[in-house]
This record gives sequence, C-alpha cells and structure tokens, in this order.
Amino acid sequence: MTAEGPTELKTYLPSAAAMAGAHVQGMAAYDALCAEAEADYAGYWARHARELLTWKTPFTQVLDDSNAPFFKWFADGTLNASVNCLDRNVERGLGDKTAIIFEADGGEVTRTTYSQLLARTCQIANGLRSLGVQKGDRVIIYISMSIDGVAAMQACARIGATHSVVFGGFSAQSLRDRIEDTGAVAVITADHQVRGGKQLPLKSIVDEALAMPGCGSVKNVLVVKRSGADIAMTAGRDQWMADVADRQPTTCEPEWVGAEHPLFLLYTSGSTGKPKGVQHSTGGYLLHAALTTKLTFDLKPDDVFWCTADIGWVTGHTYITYGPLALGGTEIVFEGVPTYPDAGRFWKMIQDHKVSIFYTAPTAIRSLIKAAEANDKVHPKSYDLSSLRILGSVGEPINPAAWEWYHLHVGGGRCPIVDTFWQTETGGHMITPLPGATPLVPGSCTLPFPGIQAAVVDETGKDVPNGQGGILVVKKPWPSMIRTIWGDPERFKKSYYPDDFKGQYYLAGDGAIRDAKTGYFTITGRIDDVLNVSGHRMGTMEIESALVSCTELVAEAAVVGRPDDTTGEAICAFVVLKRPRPTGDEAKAIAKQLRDWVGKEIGPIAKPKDIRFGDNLPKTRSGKIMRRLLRSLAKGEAITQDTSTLENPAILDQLGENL
Ligand code: 6R9
Repeated sequence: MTAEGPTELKTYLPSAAAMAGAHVQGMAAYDALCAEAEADYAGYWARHARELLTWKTPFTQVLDDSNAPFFKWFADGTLNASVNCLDRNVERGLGDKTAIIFEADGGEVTRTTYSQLLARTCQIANGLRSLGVQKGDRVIIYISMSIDGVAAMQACARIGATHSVVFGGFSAQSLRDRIEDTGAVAVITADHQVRGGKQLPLKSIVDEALAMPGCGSVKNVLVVKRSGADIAMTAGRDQWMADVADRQPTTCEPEWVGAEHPLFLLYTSGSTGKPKGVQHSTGGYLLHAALTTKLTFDLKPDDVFWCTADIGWVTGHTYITYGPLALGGTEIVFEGVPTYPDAGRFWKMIQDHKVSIFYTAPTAIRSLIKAAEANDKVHPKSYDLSSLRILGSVGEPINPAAWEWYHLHVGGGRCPIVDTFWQTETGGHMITPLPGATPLVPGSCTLPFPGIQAAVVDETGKDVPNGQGGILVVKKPWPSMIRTIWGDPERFKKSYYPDDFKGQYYLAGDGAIRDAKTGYFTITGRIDDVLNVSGHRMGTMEIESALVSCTELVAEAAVVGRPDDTTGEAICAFVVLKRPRPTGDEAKAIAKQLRDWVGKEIGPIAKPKDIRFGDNLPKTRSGKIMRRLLRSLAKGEAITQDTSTLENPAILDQLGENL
C-alpha cells in the first residue's frame, strides 16, 4: 500500500499483491458490479443466490415487495442453512478440510474438519429432535465460544428451529426477558465459561432465569460440559449434552425450509423500551453472509480467517457461524480474551495459526495499542505476522490514529483494512471497502457494498449534497435485511420504515457524511438514544430503567454517553436518590452498589462508568430532562447552550462537580 495526498485525507491504494487474484480486482470491477445491480436489481441478487447457495427447490421469485416494508426474498425457494454450510462442503470434497481451529482460553487447540462438524451438528440436531424440538420452535443458546456453540446453531438450522443466542455476559434477568419474548422450548448452555483464566457460571444463571416468572415454555435444558465442576441439575428438565447427543447417529435428515423461514432472532438495543428481537430469514441472510465473506474479505480456499467476535453478537453469527462455513473456509474460534495471558494473545494466535484474514473491533485495537506501547513484549513487532493479508474492523467508527497503527504494526503496512459498517438489522456488510479494489481513507467505511443503495438524506428524505451531514438510509430492500421485530411488527415499521420517509427508506439510526470529492461515507454516530460502548449497543433507556428499578435507592436517573479513548463511548448516569445527595466515600459506595445492580439487571457491559448524584436533574418547565446539557456535563464541557428554558439552572453546577 502506498500513501498519497495530504495527511488529513491520506489515501491508500490497493497494492498489486492485494489485487492479485482478488475476487473484485480494481474499481472498474467494483463499478461493474454496481452497474449490474443498477440495471437489474432483482437479477443481480438472483445471480448471486444461484451461484453461492444450494437450493432444494429453486426460487422463481426474487424480491416480493407487495407487503412493504415486510419484504420477501426468494420466497418460493427452499433450502437448509446447515446443508449449505456443511453437507455441501463435504460433498464437494472438503470433508477432511479443517473447518474450525478452536483455541481454548488456556491455549489448547482442537481442529474440526467439515465432516466432523457435520457429524456433530447432526448429533445435536437428532438430540434436539429426540426431545421433541421441531421446525419453528425457538431455542435459546447461552454459551461461550466453542465448537459445540457453533454446532448448536447449525443444529437448530438443520431442524428448522429458530435459534436465539444470548451473549454469555448477559444477566439472568436479561436471559429471562429473551426466553419469555421468544417463547423458547429449550435452552442450550454449558456448566461454565472460561475466560481470562477465570471460570464463570452459565448454568446457574440459566437456573436463576428459569426460576423467574415467564419461562414456562422451556421444557429442556441441555448442558455442555466445560468446567466439569459440580452444578445443580433439575431432574426432568436438565440433561448433559453428551447424554443427549453423543449416542445419536451422525447423519440427520435436514428440514427443508422456505427462504423466508426465520433462521434466528437476535436481540439488540433500540432507543426506547426493551431490546428488540431482530428476525432474520434463511435464504436472503445466508446469501449476504456468503457474498460479503467472499467479496469483503476476499476469502480463498487457503485462507485462515479469524473473526474475534463472540457468537452472541451478530458479527459472530454472520462471520463465524454462517459466512465462512458457507464458503468452505477455515476459521479460528477463540474462547478467551485478547489480554490473557497477556495483551500479545491475538498476535501470538495470528502467528501460531498463520491467520491470513483478521477481523476485530476498534475498541480491542485501542486497548492493545495502549498495552503494546507500554510493553514491547506484547507489541505486534515481537511476533511474526507475515501470514496476514487482510485486516477488518467492525462495531464502531475506527479513529484514524488507531487505523494507522493497525495498518502499520499489525498489517506491516501491506494489508488493506476493510472498515465494515453494518448492523444487527442488516445481517451483513452494508458500506465497506473491497480489499482488491477500493482506495482506503482511514476513518471512512468508503463505499456501499455492490447492490446496497445507501444514501444520506435530510429529515424529509431528500438527498443532501456530499460534504453535508445527514441521516443514513438504505433506499432499496436487500436480501439480508431484518424481516420484522419478533412479535412486534408495528415497532419494526416505526423503527426502520418511519413515515418521515413515507415508509420508503430503511432508517439505519446512524448519521453519516459523504466526502465532497470522493463520495466516501463516514459514519458520524447514532442519531438516537443508543450508545456504542466497546462496540456493544446499549439503549440509554434500558440502563435508566435498570437504575430506577432499584426502587429502594433511586428516584430518577438519566443516562447519556460521553467519548472515551478506549471504549469509544462510556456510559454516564445522573442519578437522583430517594435520600439526601451523598458525597465523598459514601457517594463512591452507593455508585458501586448501583453499578453492581445494573450488572445484575442487564449484564456487566451495561455498568455505568460514571455515576453522578444530584438533588434533581436539569429539566424544562414542562418537565423534560435536557439531555444535551447532561451530555455536555458528562464530557466536562462548559455549558454554552441556551439554558433559559431550564426550570432549575443551579442544578448544573451541582451535577458538574466531580465525585
Ligand atoms: C455489526 C454491528 C450497529 C451499530 C451501527 C453503528 C455502529 C458498526 C461500524 C459502526 C462506524 C463501522 N457501527 N460498524 N460505526 N463504523 N464500521 O456492530 O452491529 O451491534 O447492531 O451495532 O454499530 O452505530 O448502527 P450492532
């Protein structure tokens, strides 16, 4: 890669090496794909769907927009996602190829071939069927990174059950909410998870959740043995995965499902209320998972692909469980954390496994930069990273300084970085460079994936000129888009196809600006009350309701985000207690108590970093909390905004005080 132009807009052109043999070589090839989609939108997606997926019954319809915005894709086609990811690869001679290189927290490595992964998936699928789990049933998966975790997802897909993976860091309460909302019939979990040398409970949290009201739908709990430590098992409900699956046949007749059959539900935070169950389809979703893995990561047969996300997030679904396997790739599944046993873990694993494509989050990069700058031993330069050819970034904007460091020190200055913008709702990449084509500009996710009609508009839906910021929308439906919010189609419409744009455009919830000259997109952040903390989406309202549910202590709470060097954004809570405002050590003790409370209500990722106590919150005379003032206070900025509508201006000084 070579740098050109003034430093503020440095452009990195794809090197000859990055272009050589790339699936999309050069901008002319990118433009040709876009032109193909422009000329015949349905035909473009249909071509890819025929080339990349194996259909039991070929589709004759492509896009059905007769009930917009509830779009359907390939609706009369039938297929099975696990057949596409596993059987198909075995049938084309890849049975002995390594599908997954699993590295445990402590460093033990297990390799699983496509034949083995298929066999294990079939055993779990047969096990689920033996318990009566059927097509259309929902199954909750609450497990850490493991081969059985991936196989369990594939097994659900095989029998047409809809999986809903809950990240292992969520609390019993959050798990309960998801169990109730999905009406799941079974939960797949493990005794414990092991991360950073620590053993953390999973099964006991499932027990706690199932003891709460609303979980009556769950008939079976399957427990994978990880720690082997003693755990409680409820007779008639709980069984070891080994007892249910290990003696099952290693073949399993797949359930052929329509392309629109819900493959999974994944809960994510919105700006209001409780998390939404984003519903994804089978055909359209799998198509985009495979197509983006192929073009954005330029995945080839000899690559070793590593996406560091957890299968509890959408990135782990699309770029661990489905995309790389649908293409017959070899991938890493990592149980642990980037800082254990030391902050060189990622670099050591890249070296050991000769990883060629590495996909991680800016927050991880930023924390590893800090560690590397403090200690040469965990600096990427102390490892042989010459196997790398492509780097990726996801989850939040990557700041140019972190981009440059990643490019130079991890990628040796030769690997393109694909900064992939997308969302749980979009199923796969939306705006992203293609590594053998797109000139890169640090901090910009560059251009839409071919076929994706991303645009920046104003509040009325009119295009804004390049160089002016606006609202990010997608003008045409695409195959892997969210189908609905589980059980709440009205909320789906209101959240994503609001009347402001006459219900025509998909509203991403982010702001964006296109460069005046190049048209490149830069994401400017959420335009709703959603925070992005270490790449995890958190609704401010969710955290506020968790705080006020501590009824003993809390009278009122308002949560805002503030910029943070490592985590991107940090959660800052302003709290009014039911007792006099505490100061000093007492304030610290209560803040800790509230943090723990939020950890229990939602999960550790939702714990506010800052908690400030006030006698009141800044409110307008009509009683509305003035959040923009709280945002300034959280940042430590002087208040320059107009405060004339404020009922109680003196409160600003009090809330501005540091703890
Ligand atoms: C895949 C994923 C989605 C939100 C999204 C945006 C932010 C994701 C980004 C990015 C800038 C990128 N986001 N990728 N912002 N550049 N490359 O992260 O899904 O957890 O649903 O989050 O994350 O704000 O709206 P999800």
